[in-house]
Amino acid sequence: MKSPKTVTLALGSNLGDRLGFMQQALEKIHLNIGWILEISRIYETPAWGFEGNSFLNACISVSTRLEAAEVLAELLSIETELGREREDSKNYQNRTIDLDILLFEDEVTDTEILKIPHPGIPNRSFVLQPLNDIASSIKHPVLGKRISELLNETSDTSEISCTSEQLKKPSTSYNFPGCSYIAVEGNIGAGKTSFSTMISEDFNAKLILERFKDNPFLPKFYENKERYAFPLEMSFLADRYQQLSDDLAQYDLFKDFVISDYDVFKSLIFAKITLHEDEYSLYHKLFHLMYKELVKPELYIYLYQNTERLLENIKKRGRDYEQNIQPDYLVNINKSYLNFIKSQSNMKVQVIDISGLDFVSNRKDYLWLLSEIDKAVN
Ligand code: PH2
Ligand code: MG
Ligand code: MG
Repeated sequence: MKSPKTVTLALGSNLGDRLGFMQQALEKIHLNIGWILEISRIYETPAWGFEGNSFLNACISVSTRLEAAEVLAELLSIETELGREREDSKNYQNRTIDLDILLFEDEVTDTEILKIPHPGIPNRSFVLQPLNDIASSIKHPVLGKRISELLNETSDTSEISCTSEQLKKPSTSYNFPGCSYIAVEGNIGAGKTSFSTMISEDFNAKLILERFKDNPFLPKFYENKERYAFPLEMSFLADRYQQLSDDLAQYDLFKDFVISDYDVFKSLIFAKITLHEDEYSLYHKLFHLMYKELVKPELYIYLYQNTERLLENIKKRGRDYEQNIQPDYLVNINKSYLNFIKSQSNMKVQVIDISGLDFVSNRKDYLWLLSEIDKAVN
């Protein structure tokens, strides 16, 4: 899973309901590309390079997990959806909407179909003026000059005027997350870590990730369950207890909430499956001594994924020691989780079926998941 990057886009329209097309483009960019961070003012500009109607132009910055080429493909399909028609002609034409990539962090790309930074930036006031609203101090990765300098130096003398219209940020209709500590749970390979990482990046949350890599008993356990189940469950419990009591006690002033990719109760859920009865009853005692000391999540999310997709995900991430996990082990774990969830009356729990979704590569699925969580919280 990729971390988000900032892409800067130019919007232009000189045909039909210009402002309406630009606003619709913003909505579609939000749904398909990423979070809109900043929006410039809207400028009225004469057609540059051809005889045509005057334009409205603006620039926005967007936080996206797509690659530049994927952003380009999305922009082209949004243009088409908004009625853009391209004639086979070398000349510029009037258009309902034009969406161009100006900058993609400091990436430099020069291919037939994609040139980043956009080569037109330094000699087009209709780009520089709005771009200066949102990125004046950003350095052009090739020319090495700030956008404000490029605007001062441009030889384009077109008459650009600022309008009083304003583009609106697409409404996310929800007020995410509305609580201070969320635990994301789910079976092995459900996508707990991906989901909580994405949320922490997008919503300024402190992220607590399980340190399974440091557990020396885990690979051994998958080799010999009888022998290693007890030390495995014990070391997981000790580690989770320590991490949660440390990390939840340290309040991070610069973060808005905490999200973790596990809840400590999973220790008991797994122990019930992997331990013998007498071992389990010893474990159970110890668990409850520790459990009562810990801060409980305000919201417990269980990502339900079907066994087939879990196995696919386990295969995809390729941890050697997980490759022999059997379907009925996963079925068992899921059952135990659901039993635990049923018995919870004090905690806000939400089970979300993600078996038809791919929230990592499909932004619409991701947004749907967020709106489901919002329903549970608010
Ligand atoms: N886009 C062009 C060509 N000319 N002129 C103005 N004023 N605004 C534009 O967005 C514009 C243009 C090619 O994309
Ligand atoms: Mg253009
Ligand atoms: Mg274009």
